[in-house]
Amino acid sequence: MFFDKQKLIDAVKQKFIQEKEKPLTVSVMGQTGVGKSSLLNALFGTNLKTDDVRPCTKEIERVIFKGKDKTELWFYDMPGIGESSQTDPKYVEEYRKHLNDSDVVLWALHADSRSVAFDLESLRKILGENKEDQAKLISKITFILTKADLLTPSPWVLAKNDDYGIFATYNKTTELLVKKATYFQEMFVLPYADKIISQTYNDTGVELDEFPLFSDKHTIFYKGLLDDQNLRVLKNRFPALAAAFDRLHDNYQVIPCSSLFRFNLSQLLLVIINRLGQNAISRFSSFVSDELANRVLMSEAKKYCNIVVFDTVQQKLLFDMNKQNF
Ligand SMILES: Nc1nc2c(ncn2[C@@H]2O[C@H](COP(=O)(O)OP(=O)(O)OP(=O)(O)O)[C@@H](O)[C@H]2O)c(=O)[nH]1
Ligand SMILES: [Mg+2]
Repeated sequence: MFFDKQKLIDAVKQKFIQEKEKPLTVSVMGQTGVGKSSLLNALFGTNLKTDDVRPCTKEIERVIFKGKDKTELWFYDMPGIGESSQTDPKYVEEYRKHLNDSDVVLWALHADSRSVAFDLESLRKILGENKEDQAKLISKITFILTKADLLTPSPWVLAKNDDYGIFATYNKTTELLVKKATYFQEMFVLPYADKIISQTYNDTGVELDEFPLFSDKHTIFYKGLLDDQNLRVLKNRFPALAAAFDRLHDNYQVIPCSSLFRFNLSQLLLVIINRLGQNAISRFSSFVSDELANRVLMSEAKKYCNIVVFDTVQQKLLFDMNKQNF
């Protein structure tokens, strides 16, 4: 099994040096229509082309976010897997190369789908045969569930605050999202658990060396997938490191979100920034500003209600959320 602690610590140091010169990069990938371009538009107010019907993004597109001190964060919007202008075997190479060059990869999966075979096969092909490459690549990926707003076993709550609202789930929708996130984690992350090396910045000054946990002054590593149970155990043993353990755990949680409802976008941004490291936090903290990412204009939110009630006896519209005055 590939595992060389010193090599890993050296690689992180090297990245730390390179980071000062090179922009940090995040790539968004997944099947066509899963909502990659829409997600970047929701996060940055950009106008990347989207399409309701046909595969849309054909070439890799870049969105640049400027942080403090002129540093930049580059987001890459990828064509849907296998939908680029390249022919089939070539796309795998293209993706692999691109993902290798990225600091963080968001792999988007449709929240309202239970079909995993195509994405699993694509992931397997892109990770390739080389064990070292597999470990490096899988450790960069966070899986996200897009279009969570399409799940409606119980209604969504719109918490109003003046002109803005924040969408939240409750009851069955909350439970369903947790179950889905768990299922997708089982399908996509667990099979690679022994290859993952979760890492986060060390802001505690504490150094540990107790497999599967180890650290140097700057970074804390966890070899494998830090699950809920082990997270609790670690937090009890080393309370001072609780926040760092949360970050190690969150790196490989599957994150449900919705571009339309701006649901959970702040959590998504937080995981991205945490993964990029402490440098990124100071440079891009404005970007994570919690409530802002999730806020939706009430005038817009009202339009998302997709049921109107029409009385066929009176031939009259009884309820249309868009016409409500609040
Ligand atoms: N309900 C809902 N629809 C969404 C959401 N995000 C995207 N969509 C819709 O999904 C469709 C596809 O969105 P795109 O952003 O073009 O998807 P893509 O993954 O970039 O597609 P390709 O460029 O073809 O790979 C569009 O009709 C979007 O309006 C969302 O959060 N909720
Ligand atoms: Mg697109």
